[in-house]
Amino acid sequence: MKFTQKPWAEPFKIKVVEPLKVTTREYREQAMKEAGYNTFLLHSADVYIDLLTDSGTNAMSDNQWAGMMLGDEAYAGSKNYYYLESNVQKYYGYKYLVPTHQGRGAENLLSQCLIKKGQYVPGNMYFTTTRLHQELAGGTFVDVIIDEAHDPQAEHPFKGNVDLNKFEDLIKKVGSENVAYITVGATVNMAGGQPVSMANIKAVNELAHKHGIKVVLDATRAMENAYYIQQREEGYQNKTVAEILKEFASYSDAATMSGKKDLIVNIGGFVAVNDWDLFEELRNMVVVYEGLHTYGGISGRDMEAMARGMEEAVQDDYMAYRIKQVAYLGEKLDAYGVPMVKPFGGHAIFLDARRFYDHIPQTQYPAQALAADLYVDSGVRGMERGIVSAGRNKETGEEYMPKLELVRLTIPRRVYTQSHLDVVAYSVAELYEHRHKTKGLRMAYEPKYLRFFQARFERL
Ligand code: PM9
Repeated sequence: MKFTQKPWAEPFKIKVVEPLKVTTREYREQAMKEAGYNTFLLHSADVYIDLLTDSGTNAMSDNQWAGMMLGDEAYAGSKNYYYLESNVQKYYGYKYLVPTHQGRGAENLLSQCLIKKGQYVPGNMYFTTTRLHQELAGGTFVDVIIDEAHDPQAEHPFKGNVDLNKFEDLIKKVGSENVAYITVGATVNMAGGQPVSMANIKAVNELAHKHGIKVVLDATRAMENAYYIQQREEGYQNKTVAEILKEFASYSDAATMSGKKDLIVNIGGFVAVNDWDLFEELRNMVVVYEGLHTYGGISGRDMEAMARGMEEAVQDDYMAYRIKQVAYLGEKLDAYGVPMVKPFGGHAIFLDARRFYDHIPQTQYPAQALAADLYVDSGVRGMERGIVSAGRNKETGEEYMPKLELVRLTIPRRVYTQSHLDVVAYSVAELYEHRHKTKGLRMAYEPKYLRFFQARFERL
């Protein structure tokens, strides 16, 4: 076999391994049925390759584990907090830090501090927990992402961009005093891990500030976003991921962060801001919901691991591996003609269930069915990102019918090898070949909030 391109490999070697359980098809059929056709309700011990999420499922380095032993578990003023604070200042540039147990803890605090009842919160596509916290604080989310983001086949290099016209129209319609702030997610999870360009966030910042509106960055995967800017945007080829990240964050006033993604840890998050008054409010609020402002619901050792993970994740060679590994799975599936969101995203490959199962109407949950079928076929666990995740309109109670009906195959960081991804690609390709055999689902139990986590289904 001749190489068609120079090979790349993981920039680490394996020191500790975790055995995987291989099960039979009959076993998995039973397990899936018992889990109500919801991959969130499976026991992880029954999963062979777990691509449910990249959230908290990452492999920490020896350096991070060593840092765990240096946890200063003092109730107040832990030295790990000050180290994390200095790294947030160094890599993101925000002045003030409030740690939280994870991203949604940060979203809760920020939404409560910044949203007045009845205000609107524009953003570049909804994220499940973000929108819910905005709604619980009395706000209404408005999608201002570019149209291409809703089309799985539109090959835009920065499909996560905010549509400035949509944003400006909203300001004109409701008045700037009724816009709480704008959220820029980078990369955009629900659009398929799509990046936002530097030019776009800069323009968003200018427009927002002209109207006295704050820009809040969802920095959960902003390091991955920085890599895409380096690869795709004019003028950034010779800049490091670290330099790009800092410039990107400089066009925002605050950030919410789930450290469980970019920062390669199992738990942790934060909210970071530049404004002292807002910091004061957040510090007041964090003691109610999370813990003292110098630990925010996590331990000293978790803050240490997050600070060290930040240093590792921002390295160019690590980030190149990260993004290329995801693309490796996408390219394999492309060879079989499997319908996917293109371009491939930063943290996951998103199967386009609407085209994959074109015989199943959206009301019969094709993506939910596909995620269940994939598990039964090979023990690979993915996640639905379509009508079930979208939930219901808070005013009308109607189900949202999102254009994107996807199954996310999310790649945890530093966990799986290319061979694991070959197994995944084989199984998806097999399912695609026999796609017309399957049937849709009926929802048998629907929880009130974030229904995708705990809903149960029956096969039609
Ligand atoms: N994301 C994910 O799997 C975990 C929960 S939803 C299944 O993608 C963004 C862009 C996220 C995110 C979580 C959060 C919330 C905020 N913004 O999970 O609370 O992708 O740490 O973060 C998940 P936490």
